[in-house]
Amino acid sequence: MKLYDTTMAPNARRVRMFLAEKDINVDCIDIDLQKGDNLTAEFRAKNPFAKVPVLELDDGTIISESVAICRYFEETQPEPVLLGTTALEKANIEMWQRRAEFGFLLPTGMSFQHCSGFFKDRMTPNQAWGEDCKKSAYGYLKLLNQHLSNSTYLAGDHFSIADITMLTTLDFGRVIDIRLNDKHEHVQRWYDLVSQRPSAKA
Ligand SMILES: N[C@@H](CCC(=O)N[C@@H](CS)C(=O)NCC(=O)O)C(=O)O
Repeated sequence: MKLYDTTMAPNARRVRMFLAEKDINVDCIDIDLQKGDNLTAEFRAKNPFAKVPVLELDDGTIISESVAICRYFEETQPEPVLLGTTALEKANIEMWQRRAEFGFLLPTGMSFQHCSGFFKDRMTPNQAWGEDCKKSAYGYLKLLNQHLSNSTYLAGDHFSIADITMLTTLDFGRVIDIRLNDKHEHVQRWYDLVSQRPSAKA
């Protein structure tokens, strides 16, 4: 089994952290996004969308999309549970996971792409849109701060994939100066808790 992966990329890191939680070792193959390793015909044959991460099973089967890869490992090795056990837990985790993705990962990623010019060889950066996305990301942090005043983890009393998505995106956000400040005391409490997990080193 191989994981095509990029150290700095938040989507790749969330899969690595998920694997670390489950103590699963997979060989990682580094894909240099800035050099365009993901744009080659060879890589596109694995993932036509030209994005990391990509999991290749021993029989050559390909799974891309971070959450689909995590789902595969949750099913093949359920413990520790990261996607929920009961119907209600699963729904609650998915709710917070989708909120973290659409409310924070997406605007943070767009802000990075449009403000940094990192991918200017393959897209036209729009600084104003990037700044707007940064405001949206801060809007999400405000809502999350209210939620975490009353909840240990994103989806309640148990650590889950939703926390992984949020933590890895928050760490990545520093690259474009999206940071917690003194208005985010509850997010900071949660951040201090989850970033101490050994898997956060992944
Ligand atoms: N929805 C996909 C998003 C994957 C994605 O956007 N990956 C980024 C790195 S975080 C990438 O490969 N970007 C390369 C590019 O846009 O050229 C997932 O969850 O895996």
